[in-house]
Amino acid sequence: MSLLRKRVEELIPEKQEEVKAVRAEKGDKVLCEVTVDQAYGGMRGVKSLVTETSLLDPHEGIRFRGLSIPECQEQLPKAAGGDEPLPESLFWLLMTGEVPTQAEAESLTEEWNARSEVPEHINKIIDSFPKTLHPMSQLVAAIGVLQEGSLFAKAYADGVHKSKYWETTYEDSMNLIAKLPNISSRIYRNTYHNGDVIASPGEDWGANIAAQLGYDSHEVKELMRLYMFLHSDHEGGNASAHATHLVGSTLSDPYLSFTAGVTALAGPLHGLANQEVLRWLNVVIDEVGGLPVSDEKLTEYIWDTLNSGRVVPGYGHAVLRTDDPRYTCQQQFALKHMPEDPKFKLVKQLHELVPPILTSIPKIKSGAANVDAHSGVLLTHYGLTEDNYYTVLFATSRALGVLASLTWDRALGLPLERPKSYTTEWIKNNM
Ligand code: CMX
Repeated sequence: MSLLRKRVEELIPEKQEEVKAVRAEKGDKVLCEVTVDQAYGGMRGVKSLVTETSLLDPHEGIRFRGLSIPECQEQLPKAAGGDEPLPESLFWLLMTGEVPTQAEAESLTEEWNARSEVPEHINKIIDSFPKTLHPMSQLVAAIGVLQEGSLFAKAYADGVHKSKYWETTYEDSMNLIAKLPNISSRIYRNTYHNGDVIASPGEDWGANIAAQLGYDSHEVKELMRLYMFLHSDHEGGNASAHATHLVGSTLSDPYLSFTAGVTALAGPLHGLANQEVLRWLNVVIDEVGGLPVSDEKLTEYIWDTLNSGRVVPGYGHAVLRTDDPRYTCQQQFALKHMPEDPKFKLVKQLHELVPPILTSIPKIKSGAANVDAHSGVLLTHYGLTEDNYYTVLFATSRALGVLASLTWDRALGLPLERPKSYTTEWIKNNM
């Protein structure tokens, strides 16, 4: 049995007891009241989910199992010669709540490489997708096809006992995560490089993704490790995590549950915003006649966007009320590796100009930069300019968080999710 599975298996009974005790002691405590406005308003601030892997503070940002982004950067094992945490380390942390040793992190690298092969008939199906199909649709379809190998679906059909659901959920999650670099890079190479697919070099997960996209440099491997670490998890209420959890709660298998998360991520108010940001920057550059651009012209363009009833992508958040530390962390990477990049300078300039404009509009709760304001410019710097591919990278990373959570959902026996809804008629007559 692999090191991680052994550790998870040891932790499950402890955690089950802990949850039982918490529910016995605090089960009737009130987390929050829900107003009619919240029911109409996308459930902002409704405290009604339990997610073990991470917690988001509106001012401080995300903590993965209690560790902030800088703490993770300091404590999590890294690749030889690298400064960024290995995504493998982060996954271990998300699954166990413990910082892995270097050997434990590397055991995951080995295991994911061993599980990474995609059956040839599935590769052929992916190769048959038209290049005009959005890469996110290709990803959803590819994972849907991979589902034929679901061990959870097979175990359920064979009548497995519910106490063992987590085991095949874990195995499916590991297999899916292991295969994602092959799948995601195949979609990229098919769509933009005439199907010239690059075989995995068998390095760590982030380095494999970089290499299979076509980038062999140390810097891009570091960027991919950072990118995969940063986008992995953002507690349970965001649309991709919530969708995966909701669909998973029906005992849909991990492949199908994750496709729900991927389709949620494909919306422009969520993960597709990284594509939208790059497009928006490119339109700005075109319309103002190139870089550098004056603050006055940029301010005018921001107002034009707002006045035409569109959002400024990369800014605002449903929970965060200050700059997203995932933005800040990407900014630090840019300052270290590409401080003179003109688009990076534009991102910095926007970071000065957009927040005061957005916060001058009373209805907007936060004008701060979110994770998507930065990522596209980092990718573009290294030549990955195909913006409609960016959200596939976000989704590849998001698998780490939502599948770790799904495994714990099953280990803790969380039930079918089914909140109550009302009609406007009912509210008028009864409130
Ligand atoms: N530009 C223009 N208007 C914005 C805005 C922005 N960046 N952010 C919020 N608003 C508007 C909302 O559209 C909403 O308007 P209406 O009442 O007319 O519908 C109003 O301000 C209130 O919104 P809010 O309570 O401040 O924010 P929400 O929780 O409703 O929305 C988010 C959060 C992220 C969808 C929103 O800030 C947004 O659309 N931002 C731009 C898109 C984006 O960057 N999304 C990525 C988020 C990170 C991620 O999930 O990847």
